[in-house]
Formats: sequence, C-alpha cells, structure tokens
Amino acid sequence: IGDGSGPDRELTQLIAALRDSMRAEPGVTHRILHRILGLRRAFLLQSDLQDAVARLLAEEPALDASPLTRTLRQCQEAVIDDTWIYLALRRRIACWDYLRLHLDTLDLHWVSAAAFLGFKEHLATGRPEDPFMLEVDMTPFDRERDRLREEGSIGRGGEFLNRSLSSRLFADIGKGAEPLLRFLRMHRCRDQQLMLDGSISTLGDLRNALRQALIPLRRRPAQTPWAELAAELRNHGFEPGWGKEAARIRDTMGLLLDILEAPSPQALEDFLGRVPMIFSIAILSPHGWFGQSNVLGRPDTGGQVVYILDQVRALEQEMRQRLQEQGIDIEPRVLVLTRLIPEAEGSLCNQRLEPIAGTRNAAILRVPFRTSSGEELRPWISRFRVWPYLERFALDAERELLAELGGRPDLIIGNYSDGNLLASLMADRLGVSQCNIAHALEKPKYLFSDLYWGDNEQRYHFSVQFTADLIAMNAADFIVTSTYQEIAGTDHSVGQYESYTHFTLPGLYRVTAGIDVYDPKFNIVSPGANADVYFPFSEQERRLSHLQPDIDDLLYGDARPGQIRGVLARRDRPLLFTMARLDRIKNISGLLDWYGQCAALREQADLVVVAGHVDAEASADDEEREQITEMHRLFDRHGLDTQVRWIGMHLDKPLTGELYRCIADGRGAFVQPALFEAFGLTVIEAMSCGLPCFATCYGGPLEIIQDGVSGYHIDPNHGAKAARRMAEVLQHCAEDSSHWTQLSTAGLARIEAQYTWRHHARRLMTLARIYGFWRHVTDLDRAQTRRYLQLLYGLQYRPLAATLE
Ligand code: UDP
Ligand code: LCN
Repeated sequence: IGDGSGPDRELTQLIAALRDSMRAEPGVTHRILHRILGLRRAFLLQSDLQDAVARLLAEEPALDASPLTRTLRQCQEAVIDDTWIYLALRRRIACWDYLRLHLDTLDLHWVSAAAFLGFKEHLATGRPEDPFMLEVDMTPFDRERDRLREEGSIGRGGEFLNRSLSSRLFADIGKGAEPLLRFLRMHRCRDQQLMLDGSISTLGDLRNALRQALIPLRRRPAQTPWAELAAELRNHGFEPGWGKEAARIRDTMGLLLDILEAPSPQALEDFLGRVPMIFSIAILSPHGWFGQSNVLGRPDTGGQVVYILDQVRALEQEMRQRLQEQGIDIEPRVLVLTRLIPEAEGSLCNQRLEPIAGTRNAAILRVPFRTSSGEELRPWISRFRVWPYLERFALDAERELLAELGGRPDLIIGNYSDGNLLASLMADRLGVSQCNIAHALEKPKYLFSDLYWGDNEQRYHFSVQFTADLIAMNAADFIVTSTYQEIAGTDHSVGQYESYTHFTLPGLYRVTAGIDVYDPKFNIVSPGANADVYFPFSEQERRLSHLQPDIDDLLYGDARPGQIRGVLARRDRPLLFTMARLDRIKNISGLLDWYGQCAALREQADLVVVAGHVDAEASADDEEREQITEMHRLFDRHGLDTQVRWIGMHLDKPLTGELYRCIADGRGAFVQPALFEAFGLTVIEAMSCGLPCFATCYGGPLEIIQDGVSGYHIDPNHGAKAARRMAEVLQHCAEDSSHWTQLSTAGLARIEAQYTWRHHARRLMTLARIYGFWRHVTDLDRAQTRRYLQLLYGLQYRPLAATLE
C-alpha cells in the first residue's frame, strides 16, 4: 500500500466505484471539484479540504452522499495543476495511497508514492520532474524483520517480539540452543562471570542442571543468601545473577525451565527482566544548556532536560533494585553526555562533571564541541546548527565516556534529532544497543518544511535534520515514544513518525518509504512528572509554605521593568495560568490575543503567563525576540495591563510546583495553547498538582487528557471558540465548585494510572533487555540496513552538515 506495489482489493473497488459515480453524475463532480479548484492553490492540506467540503455541504447537504466528498474527507493532501489533481488518501492509520484525477476526462488512477512526490516537486520548484532523483526506500529491508499487523499493536513492539519470536526460536530447540546459551554465558561484571559458566553446552544439559539445582534449593529456607548456596550451585554450572536468596533463585530458574518447555511471552519477559545485563547507561543530549539550574525556559532548553533528569533518577533506582534482587552488589552508573559550553552565562554548563541531585552515582558529563581546526566552540549555538560538530564530538565523547565508566555502557539512549544521530554513531562503534527518544520531531511542526526546505534552510537547516532523523530512526534497535499518536497519529491526523513515511526534499532526494510505524521497534513508554515537586495542592503538610510570600509577590507585586509586565487589579479572581518557552509554536501570544478579545473569559479570570523575557534585548534568539515584540503589541492593543501578569523570568522547579498549587488553591486552571505540542510536560505537571487543564488538541495532550473528564481540549486554530469554552467551564466551576473538584480529581487519577516515572523506568529496563536479547539471538542486528544507512550518511548527511560550519 502506497509503497509502489499497487492498490489492494479494497482500494481497487473504491477507485472503480468513485470513477463510475463521477462519470454518472458529472454535474455533482464538477460542483465539488469547482469548490476545491476555486481555492486557487496548488497545495491543499487536510484542513483546507475539510473546510471547503464543509462549506459546500452547508449549501448543498445532498452532496454528502457523493463518493467524491467521502474520499476528499479521507485526504490528507491535494496537489493541483491545470490538468491534474493528485490526492494523498489515508484510509486508516498509516495506510497511504495516492490517486490522480484528470480534470477534463475524470480519469482516476492509483499512482505510486514516487509519482505523487515527483508531481509535488515539479509544482513546488517549477522545474520538470526529475526521473533520476535519488529515492530513499527502506522496504527492501523489511524482510529482515517481523512486522506488526494491527493498528492497536503499534507502539507495543516489545510484547510483539516476545510473542512472535519466542515460539519460533524455541520451536526449533536445536537452532535456538546455541544463541540462548551464548546469551546466558555472555554476562560479566567487573571480571565476574554471571548466570552460566562454560560447562553447560546443550539445552539438555541446561535443563538437567536446572532440575538438579532446584532439588536442594526447594529444601532451603526462602531467605538463604546466595553466598550460602554458591558452592552447590556452581557445581551445576551456575554463576551469580539468578537471585539474592533461595526464593528468588528458585523463581528465576523455574521461569527458565518453563520457557524451555513451552515458551510463553510473559515468562520470557519476566525472565529477561531479571537477567543482569544493564549496569551502565549513556544518555545523549548533545546540543547543550543541559544543567540542573539556570537553564530552563531558554530557547532549546525545555522539557527534554526535565525529562532526562527525572528519567535518570528513576532509572538509577530501578537498575539498583533489579541488581540487588538478583544478588549483584554493584552501583549502577548513568551518565548524561552533553556539550560543554565555555561561555556558560551563569549556568554550570562549563563544568566537565556535575553530579545529578537525587541520585547516588549519576552525573552530567560535558565534552566541548570542536571546530574542524580543533578549537573549542565557546558560545552556545542553537540546536539547528550543531550538525557539523557531532562527528568529532562522537569521538571525544566516546573517549571520555569509556574513561569515566571504565568500559562500554550497556545501553545508549539518544535524545532529539542530534542525540539520536550521535547515538547511531556511538552505538555502532561500540556495538551497544541503541534506544531513541525524539521528544519532538521538527518536520511535522512546520507546514511544508520538507517541500520548501530551501526557504527555511538559512534559519533551521531542516535538510540536515530530516536526513539525520531518517538515519537515526532506522538505525535504532528500539524507539521509545510518549504517546501512540507520536508514532501513528489518530484516525484524522498523521503521526510524527508516520510523517517520515513519504516525503520529499526537492533537489536532494525523495523518500518513498522512510519509516514503517508497524515496525516492532516502537514502544510507548510515557514519562511522568517528578512526584517530589509536583504533588497535589491538597497535601497541605507537604506544601512549601515558605515560598508563599515570593509567589504572592510574583503574582500580585509591583511590575518589574524588564522582568514582569502587568499588575493584576484584583486578588479575588481565579487565575488562568500558562508557562512555556516563548517560541512561535507554543502560541503564548495566540492565547494573549484570544484572551484579549474574549470579554466572557476576561470576566471569569485573570491570566498569568510565565514565558521568555519581557525585555527583547535580553534574548539572543530571533524567534523569541519576535514573540516578545508581539506580546507587547497585544498588551497595548487589548489593554491587558490590569488583567494579565507576564512574568519573563526563569522559575526554578520547586517554585513552579508551588505556583501550580497556589493557582489550584484559587480554583484556577492551566492552559496549554500550542499550535502543536509533541507531548507536553507542563500538562502533566499541572494535573499532578490537581490543577485542571485546557490543552491543545494537536499532539500529546490529545491523548493525556480525556476531554470533558480529566480536562478539556482546545483547538488553537479556533481561538475565539477556545476562549469561549474556557469561559464556560470557568463559569460552571464558579457556579458549582464540585465541577472544579471533579476535574481536578479526575486529572490526578489519570496521572496515577498512566504517567509516572516509576512505571516508565520499569518498562524501559525491561525493554532494554528484550531488545538486547533479540539483537543477540536473532539477526535483528540488521547488517544490510546499516550498510544502506552508511551510504545515506556519507553521501547525503555529511556534505549537508559540512556546509554549516
Ligand atoms: N519550564 C520551567 N520554567 C520555564 C519554562 C518551562 O521550569 O520558565 C519547565 C516546565 O515546567 C516543563 C518544561 O520546562 O517541565 C517544559 O516542558 P514541555 O514538555 O511542556 O515543553 P518543551 O519546552 O519541552 O517544548
Ligand atoms: C519536547 C517537547 O516539545 C515536549 O512536547 C515534550 O513534553 C518534551 O520534549 C519532553 O519529552
């Protein structure tokens, strides 16, 4: 489907029926097409098509029955010239087909993704289609791996692998034996052999040894420590790692016997979850401003830093607990590798090693970027400009990492496009499993960022970034996402990863199969909010009451030139609160505009904004400066100085936690108005404090919040409607305080059920073992894919990156 292999049966029938109906009713067809062509644009997006169809149906409801209207509703894109209209049809999640309709003859055909992309390139550049354009196509490598079949399974790759591969592997015991035994013998820690010694060489031997070992073990008290059992167990070929005491050892051995007899996916997962194979992890977040203070809220420094620091704490705890349970007395290590920035601007980003608070052994390890002449790069540079430095950084960072850990890490986790590319380079060199975390993929954030890449090149260098994304996604052993829709979207919207399936960078290359969202490498493992900082407002005894005077001053004190604009005239009103980096996509200025224009909302609540700087001079970022100017313009235009408090300061975490709770004390709400939000940590922070949320329906919040139950979705493209909705809800809450309480309680319950770091760390550690195991015992190593990616890296990425230095 959509991969050049031709239409399936369902689509063939759909095309035939559509063709017949268009010809049978040419009048209807022309009225519908006339509406679309009347927009007079070569490229129409789903929203343009939906709006045009909706307007038409309002005038002529009978056209609703037309197969053409129904098809247009399923289209994500239309591309139009004088003769043809090409349609990108998405019948289901991740199911893409392309059709082409001749405007005069109404001839309708299926076309390949390559043909569709070629037509787009021709219209975008005005040049003839290039029949020899480089096509990137990952489908030939599909045979190297299994593929999910059901939409509902997307993002549950770990479970799928265990299901599909365990029976295959163990069905043929003879074949599975060798790799399994090798796997159990390969684990070592500080020269200590773990799990099995070399004396067991067949599965029969292993079974016998397990049975023999279990006999005395069953007679021993549950708490007998490994040390007392070691001599006997070693006689049968067992080394440490099975458990710290008799009960746990029995369980682990029992699980393995079960697997050898009849492998169930659950038993396999439980068993692998116990194998001591993760002692140290390297987490890569190269672009910088990675620190624990004075970094948040800057351009490029947002949720990724918060996410990683909280993740490190949770992972360290989980690793330690698992090692202890298995009887391994070793402190796990987690290192976050980032850029050392000599011009650190009051942060600690010029410090080589910084211990991470709340951990025993984790640290931030900083290594400078070096230029091609070997000099250290001194100032901060935006994440869009780091590409030429990554290769040298990979080598320098590898050296530092090996020295710091005293050996290779057991897992490398990349973050964001630059970290994931770096993870591909380092994991490949070190022969370690690679996990990717995107946080946010830039491509779907900006309209036509691929097609018109040249227009954005000066500012964003997307050609390099999208190439890096393609390489890193396909190189990763597994990919962790925060939501389902990050991978595959919804019935109506395209997933972030899905948007890499087909795209084109005219003049560079076109991608006819970039990533497959049915790949079992995808796993949804949602993050949480730090429970020590973001706890419910009702837990009075934990509240940071000493911060109350500061918060009072922050909210109601005098304006501070250059730091705070606006003085709220009344203290008795609920507050609408928002906090974000001040970039365009966060749409804080949009919220200000909606608020300014909506009398009903201004009636219900005042607005508090924590974002960016109030003084444009204080910002080094073009986009942020544009937004600052816009904010001031809106303050003046709508006369907001007594109703909006704009705090242009970086607030530290404990203060933000208490701020959410103070807003909840006053029965206020949090607003996340982004045009698109990949996940949205502020939403779960607010909900964890019991503060009800209104959040964008584009991106993660759509999945986090159940609309009308644990908060509300708002559509940032329809600001007036969003503002009215907020006003109605706040009015409802003012009239009936139980409504506010219900929202608050449901939000807290949602967080507890789905968004905690405890759950995240547990799952990630299990997945690391599952993918490590399968990488070892099957051909998931994917040598052929790696070779292809190396070509892409050498021939596309490197020359593009080199132009940026
Ligand atoms: N944040 C903060 N101070 C600020 C702005 C943001 O502490 O002035 C924190 C906020 O609490 C959240 C993170 O930065 O933890 C932003 O993460 P989110 O996922 O909402 O957005 P991102 O910035 O990653 O796009
Ligand atoms: C980046 C983003 O843009 C946010 O939506 C996420 O919440 C954050 O990273 C953490 O993953």
